[in-house]
Formats: sequence, structure tokens, C-alpha cells
Amino acid sequence: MRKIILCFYFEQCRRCHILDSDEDVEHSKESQKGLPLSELLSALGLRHLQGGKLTLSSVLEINSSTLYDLPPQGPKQVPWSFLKKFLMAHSNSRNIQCAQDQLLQRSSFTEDDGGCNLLNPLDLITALLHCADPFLQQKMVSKMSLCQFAVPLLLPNCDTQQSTLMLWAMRDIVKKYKSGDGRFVEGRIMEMDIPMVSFVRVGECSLPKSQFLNTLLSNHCQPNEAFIHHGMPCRHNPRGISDGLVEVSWYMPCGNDQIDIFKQPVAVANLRGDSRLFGAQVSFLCQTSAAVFIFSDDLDVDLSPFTNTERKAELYLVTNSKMKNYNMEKLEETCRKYNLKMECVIIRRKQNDSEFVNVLRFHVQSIVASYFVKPFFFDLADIAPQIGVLADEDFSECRKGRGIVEGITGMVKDIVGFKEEQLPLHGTMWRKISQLEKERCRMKNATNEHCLKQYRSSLIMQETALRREQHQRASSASMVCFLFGISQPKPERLYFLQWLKIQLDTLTRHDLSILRHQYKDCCNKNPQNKTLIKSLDEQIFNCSLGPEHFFRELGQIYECACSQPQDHPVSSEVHQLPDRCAQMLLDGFPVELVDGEASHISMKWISAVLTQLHQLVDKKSRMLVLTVLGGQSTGKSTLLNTMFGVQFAVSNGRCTRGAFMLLIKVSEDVRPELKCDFIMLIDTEGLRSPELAALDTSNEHDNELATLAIGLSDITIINVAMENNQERKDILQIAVHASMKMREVGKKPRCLFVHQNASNMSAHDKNMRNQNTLVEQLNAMTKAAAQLENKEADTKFTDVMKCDPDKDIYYIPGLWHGTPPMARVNHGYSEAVYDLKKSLLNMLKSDEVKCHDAIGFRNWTSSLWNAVKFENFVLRKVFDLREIDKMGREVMAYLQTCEGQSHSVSLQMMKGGFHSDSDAIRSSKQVFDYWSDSSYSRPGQYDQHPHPVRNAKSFEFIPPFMGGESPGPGAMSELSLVLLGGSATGMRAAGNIILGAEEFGRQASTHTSTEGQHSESRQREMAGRRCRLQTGSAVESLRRT
Ligand SMILES: Nc1nc2c(ncn2[C@@H]2O[C@H](COP(=O)(O)OP(=O)(O)OP(=O)(O)O)[C@@H](O)[C@H]2O)c(=O)[nH]1
Ligand SMILES: [Mg+2]
Repeated sequence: MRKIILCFYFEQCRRCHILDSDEDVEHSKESQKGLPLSELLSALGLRHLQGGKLTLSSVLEINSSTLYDLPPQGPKQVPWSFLKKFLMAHSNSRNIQCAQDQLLQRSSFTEDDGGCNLLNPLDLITALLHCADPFLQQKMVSKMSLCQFAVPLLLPNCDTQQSTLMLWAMRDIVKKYKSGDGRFVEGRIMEMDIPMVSFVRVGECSLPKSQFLNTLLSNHCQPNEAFIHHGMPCRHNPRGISDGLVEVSWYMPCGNDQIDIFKQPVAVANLRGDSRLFGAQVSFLCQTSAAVFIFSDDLDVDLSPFTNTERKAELYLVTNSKMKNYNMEKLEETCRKYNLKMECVIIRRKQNDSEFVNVLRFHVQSIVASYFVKPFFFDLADIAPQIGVLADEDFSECRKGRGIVEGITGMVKDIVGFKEEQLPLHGTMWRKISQLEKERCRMKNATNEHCLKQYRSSLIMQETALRREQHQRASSASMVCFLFGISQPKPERLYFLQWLKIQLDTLTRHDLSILRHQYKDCCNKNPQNKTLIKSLDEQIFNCSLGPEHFFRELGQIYECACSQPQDHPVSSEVHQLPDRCAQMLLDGFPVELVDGEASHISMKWISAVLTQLHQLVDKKSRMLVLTVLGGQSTGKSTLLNTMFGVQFAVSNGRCTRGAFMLLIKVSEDVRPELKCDFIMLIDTEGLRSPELAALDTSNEHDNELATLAIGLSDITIINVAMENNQERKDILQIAVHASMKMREVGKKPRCLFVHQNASNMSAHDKNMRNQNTLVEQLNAMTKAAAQLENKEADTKFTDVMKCDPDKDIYYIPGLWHGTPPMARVNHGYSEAVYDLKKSLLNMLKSDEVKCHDAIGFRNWTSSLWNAVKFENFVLRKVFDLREIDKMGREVMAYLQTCEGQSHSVSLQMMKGGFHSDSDAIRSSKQVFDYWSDSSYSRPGQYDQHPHPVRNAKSFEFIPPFMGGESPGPGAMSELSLVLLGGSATGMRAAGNIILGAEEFGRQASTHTSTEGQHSESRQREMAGRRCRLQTGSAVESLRRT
């Protein structure tokens, strides 16, 4: 039964509540006797969660409210609907008007105030912060910062009158800025020394303080809405529990004089309510701020709480001359009494709002510019207890977690050295082992001289020796600390891991900035010192350290222990390692699935972790797998984080390496519908990364990763940035090939395409065109790939992947609204991501998706990884097409440069089939060697040539044969192209691409016509020349030419 009860009057606020049942009515009556915070929590159905019982993992769970987008059915649902939006970094989340209005419309609400007297958003945020556990608080505060909302610095408890300093909650906020001298700074806000100016009210004040602060932080093109103020929806509802709250917001300059309103970063704190009631807050602000601006209409104001405290802050009095009782003499008297300088009195006279804010801004700017003693956040923790304020980090669990981490970080002198010394197993040794393991499967480097059996045993022996060496070096001092940390009971363990992430991140940032500085210095002052530049480059590449490295080391400890001979029993401690890692997965931490550095899966380790996971959840481990794949820094991790509120690592550059898995619980109520107990998210490394492009194995790395990602998932989100067409083609090509390979095992992957950075408004027509282009590109790639793979029945991309072009292509606007670093998350981005999430969950509900439990997933991962290792699935020709395409263009460009001459060009396809066609590889290598050694590489000949010799990975563009003759007048010059290679190198497909027509036909396979002696030749007119193209095995072609 729904009843409407006007239930309580707070000291300052009167509010209406709609209660759901008789039980609630009883509870409410009881709570009326109580205190304001408890009463509000009861009314919102949060009372049982007070004191940090609302956990992050429970909020991230997929439940019926995630699955069905229903508006809140009662006041008890308002907090959940708010949290859902809030954790998606929805800039509109503080607008709780709509939710409340909907409630009022449905109820027979007859209040004479027209239903305006509802919940104030600041009260809702305060109430939720009182219920959230420290990890949820941290998450909420980070999301606030992403939306450029002010975050709580001091959280009041109006029942106990005890304020809490929210240091831990702010630990995860990362900000960046560029100072006027062009210095770029990025770091955790808690570690930056930014001067703070505070704004408080004493008694009545006719000037809208919070609104002025927003204007103070806004520039003409970027309005700031950091502080909730009277002009916003719902803000006119009186506050019940949030008076005494101190919020803080930061201004970060971008280094552009035209945009920046302050030249250096500034923190602006705002005390809510009448400061006369909040002595502790006033003392705190006076001791930590550079200046305190006191807003008051009362000229007789009592400023003793500000002047009697130990203070660093300069005091400013801000008043309004339009008030009736304004009297200059009184003002002067007050100044004398409290020793206030007259230049520190700011009077609003006839200025309009913006002129007045300019005056405030001028004062803030001059304070900040001349302020040298900047408060550190570390100082805040010291000041807080002296004035009776609790610090949220001042708890034994948090201190213990931090203590263990400091034991580890104390050992870090420099990151690269630390990794070599303290985490040696997963560095060079593991990379060598993984290469040996792959070579054992692929036998790529086996030559005719090798007896295969002996070659294989020699590889095994090397592997065993390395494992032995690993085993001897296992367990360094830092790993002992790490193991101790992750073996702690849950709260300490979570604190430990979070501290570890935070502190290692700080160290990495510090070392990286030094290395980058050295690199820049060396490039400017000593550019000829290539060795130093290369070494610095490598150090920058290796300079990353996070919890994942420790987990990787753990995996190696386990793997090397398991690979010891039977008479070396594995210790019980090692047996427990998978359990620790499985526990982390259940706690919602990302765990590395594919090691991005070695491009390898530690399969024994992952198998043991998944097996343990299955045990830990009583075999209720059915999971649906959702993966994101796409180019580097295209916002893949951000997309997953926004969609599910999780915390995959996000930053510029090569941030995610390899692939990480993370579990999200599905709540009991929707398990029957989703038919799973968990959703597993897999975040992958960006494809086509510039950092790896120089390596020979970069294509292989990308292909393997894509194959695994697509093969393991029930749904793959293919993230395509709008800007770069070539990159987009590459990504699509990789995805198409990987999907095609899956058909060999009877799997047709389900894929969704997400276009990021799609413009907000122009949308429909433009997107339609994009969609058509995308479909055409995908179809063309499928055809070409089918030719290469001899699967010519596949002609449309929908033959190889499940995807409905009308429904499964999504457009998501850019993430940021405005100019960074002051940009906030774009409202349209969160909305579009939310729609995508709903569609994904609907798809997951559909019957087509059949999920594995952890054991099934383990087995499938193991067989897929085996197939990848043996290259059964490796898409070794993926980039051939791209390079052929490039080659075609180069050939055309070349044609333009050597007018009137006949030439012969040879395209050497270097990568042939592996086991089946080693003769062809060898023969083509011989031809290449022959060319390189003999006439074609004679000094001077290349030099004279206009076209550069390229060192392509799959092809060599060997410069034209010498002695090109000029054809007679009127005769058409001829270009002779010879395409060399072994079987399955896609020569005929290449021929078609170069000639721009299907001259070599599509029906006959590469194996039947170009292999061996059957060469083919086609002619076509191109760029005003006759182009003759021949294919054939290398030796054969050489003989002919
Ligand atoms: N301008 C803009 N920036 C974005 C967008 N999405 C993410 N970013 C930013 O781009 C950077 C990289 O984002 P990530 O989510 O780490 O990208 P990623 O694709 O996971 O990167 P890798 O894992 O390194 O491949 C971050 O600084 C994001 O804030 C977007 O839509 N527009
Ligand atoms: Mg990423």
C-alpha cells in the first residue's frame, strides 16, 4: 500500500516522503524520534547501510534495475537511480528533479507547495557518502571529478557533529595542467601543491556565493557548474543534512592565455551553511587556505572564530552595498576591530554579476600569484586531528595496507632496475621462455640442416634450464611483501591493492617524467648520440610498474614451480597462489589474461586461477564474456569503465598491455534471465600501436591478440575511431580475419561496431553514409580475406560474423565537452554509452548466447591458445593485403616518376606457408639473397635509383631492373611486374589488388595455379603504361625473367 506521509520537519527543512509499506510507516515513526541524518537515511531506505556498509561491488552488480530502465517507483529507489547515473559519469546526474517529479505524478500528492519541497541533491550525495564504503566513496569522488563537480573535502555528520576529512576518497583523482611556461604536469591531486582559497558565509548574505564561484571558475566559452547552486533544479529545496559540508573544486590552466582565467592551478573550497555553526570547519579552512573570503550582509559581523584561530589565511570580507543596513562607518569599525585591511573588503556596489566576479577573480589571482607557502595535502592530515576532524585514512586497515605498500615502494630506486632485481621471473627470462615455447610449436627457424626431433629437444632443454633458473630466483623481498599484502583479510587486502596501485602510479609518473626530460634534452643537445637515445627510448618503454607486474610475477612463480621435476614437490604456499588471484577477481580487480610484453598466456596459471574461482563460488560460475577490441588510445578502457563503473587503467599512450579480465556479479534476481552468474569483461591492448610498429613481431602480436579476443568472447565490441581511415581499415581487417578463422571451429562471433567521436548533432545522414561505407569496407575485406584463406564462399561480412548492420553499429559522441583540462564528460557520451549497455544486456539475454562456466571458459581458452601457438589460427597474412595495397600505390607512384621508360619490378612475397611449403620459402629466400648479393645490390645502382628500397616485413619492393629502355616514339612503355612467393602467400589476390581488377579470377585457389611450375601472366593498361604481371614460384620466376 502506498501512503503519503508528511513525516518530519528538520530544523531548517521540511520535506515530503512517499513510503512503500506499513513497515516503512512504523520505521518512519520510530525514526522521527531520531536524528536528521538517520531520519533521512530511513526515508531513503538506506538506514541499514549507514556507516560504510554499501559496498562498491554491490553497486556494480547487474540487477533488475540495470536490466530494465524503469523510473524510480518510490523514494527508496531515488538513490539507486542517482547512483547508476553517477557511476556512469553522467554530468546530468545531480538533476534528481525528474526522478522526483515522476514520483509525484504517480502518487496522489496534494501538498500545497506543489511538490517542490523535496530532496536536495547535496543531501542525497551526503547521505550516500555516509553509506558508501571507502572504495565506493573513492569511486564516487573520482566520477565527480571527471564531471568537474566539486568534491567533498570535509563531510559533516549532523547527528554526531563530527566531520571527516575525505583524503582517501580523493586519492584517485588525477589532474593535469599546463603552466604558462609550457610545462605540462600530470599527477594525483593529493600530491600537487596547489594553493587553496576558501569561501564561507556568516549569517545572512544576499550574494549567491556558490553561483559566483561557478562564474569565477568559468571562462567565456566554458561554463563551470562545479557547485550546486540556487539556479539549478531541486537546489531550492532546503538542505537538511549537508550544512557544514566543505566542497573543493580545482581550476587547471591549459597554457593558453586566451582561455585560461588563472595562470596557475587554484583550489576553491566552499563551506555550505552558516559558518557560525561550524567552528571546526572554519578553523580547518583558516589553517589550510591562502585566503578566506567571508560573505556577509551583516556589517556587525562577529569574525572572532576566524581571527582567534591559528591561521595562515588572509581574511577578505565580501558584502553588498545594496542592503538596507549598509553603513560604511560600521564597516570600518568592524575592520578595525578584527584588524582587517581595507583593501581586503570587497563591496558589491553597482556592478552586475559578471563585473563583480571579475573583482573577486582579480583578488584570487593576486593571492595565488604571491602565495609561496603552499599547503600540501599531507599537512591536512596533520591539521585535522588537532581541530577535532577525523581523517578517513586514519583507520587501522587503511594504515596497515599503506604500511605494507611502503615496504615495497621503499625498495624502488628506479623502476627499470627494480623490475630486473625484484621481479626477475617475468622479465627477460619469461620472454625467452615464451619465445621458445612458440618456436617449439611453430618450428619457424628449423632449417634443412636441423633434424626436427633434435631441434625440438634442444628447445625443450633451453626452456627447462630457464625454468630452473627462474625457480632459483623466485621470491624476492618485494614479492614476499606482496604476498603478505594479498593474504590479508578483505578490507586490508583491498586497501593494500589500492595503495599499491596509487603509489606505483606515482613512482612511474615520476620516473617517466625524468626519462622524458632526459630524452628531450638528448634529442635537442646531442642528437648524434643514437645509442643514448635508443637506450632512453627503451627505458621509457619499460618504465611501467603496477600491481599487474606483481601478479605476473606470481604467475611465473606458480608456472616455474609446476614445471619442476616430480621429485621437487610444489610448496603449499605456491598452491595457494591461484586462490589469492581468484579472490582478487571476485573483489572486482582486473587480472591479466594475456601478458602484453611477452605476448603470451601463462596457461597453467590462468587455468589454476579459473579452477579456483569455480570452487570459490560453489561452482556457480557461468559467465558471459564481453570484449572490447580496437586501435590504440581509442577509448576502449574508458568505454568499459563508463559502461560498467569499473576501473580498467586509462591514460594516453600504450596504456593497456595484453588483455585483462574483470568479473561483474549478476545479482540473484536476474540470473535466471541472463542465464549466467557473472559477466566477464575483457579489455585488450590497442591494435596498431606505434610503440610496437618497429618490431618485427608487431603484426603477429596484434593478430594473436585479436584472435584470442574474438575467439573468447560472446560479444566483441569493435571500437572504431572516426578520424583515421587507414587505421580503421586495419582494425576492421584484423577483426574480419579473426572472425573468419573462428568459423573453422564452428563459431560465428557476435560483433558490435562502435564509432567513437561521432559528432553529436549532425548525426543521422552522416552516420547513414558512414554505415554504408563501413559495410562496403567490411564486405570488401571479407572477399579479399576469403581469397587469401581459400574460403571463397564467404562474400559478405555477415557470413563470418553475427552482426546486423542496421542494429549493431553504434555512434558515440566524443568523451569530453569543452577544452581539457577543464572539460567535463560529455552528457551525450554517457547517454550513448548507456544505450549501448542496454542493448548489450538485451543481447546477452537472448537465447543465442550460450555461456560457459569458469571450467568451460578455462578449457576453451586453453585450446584456443594452443591453436594460436601452433599458428593454426594465426592470421599470418592479415597484413599482406594492407602491404600489397601500399605496394600497389607505391608502384603507381613510381610509374609517375619514370616517364617514358620500360621497367621491370619484382615484388617478393617473403612469408610463405610454414611447414607445408618450406621449399618455397627457401627458394624465395635464395632468390632474394641472390638479388641482394649480385648485380642488383652493386654499389651505386640503388643510389641512382629514384625509388627507395624498403624493408617491408612481408614484401620487398625490389627496385626496377637496370637497363630500362626508352620505348620508341608513340610506343607504350611497359612495366613488368613479377610476383614471387611460395604457396598460400596470396599472390593471385595480390595480383588482383595491384591490377585493380580480378584478372587472376576468384575461383581457382592460390594452391592450384601459382604453386610450383604453374605461373600465370596478365596484362592491363595502368597509368598510360602496359602493365604485365606474372606470378609464380620464386625460382621459376627468376628463370623466366
Ligand atoms: N577526445 C577524446 N578522448 C578520449 C575519448 N575516449 C577516451 N579518451 C581519452 O583518451 C585517452 C585514452 O583512453 P583509454 O580509454 O585509455 O584508451 P584505450 O583505447 O583503452 O587505450 P589503450 O589501452 O592504450 O589502447 C584517455 O586520456 C581518455 O580520457 C574520446 O571519445 N574523445
Ligand atoms: Mg585501454
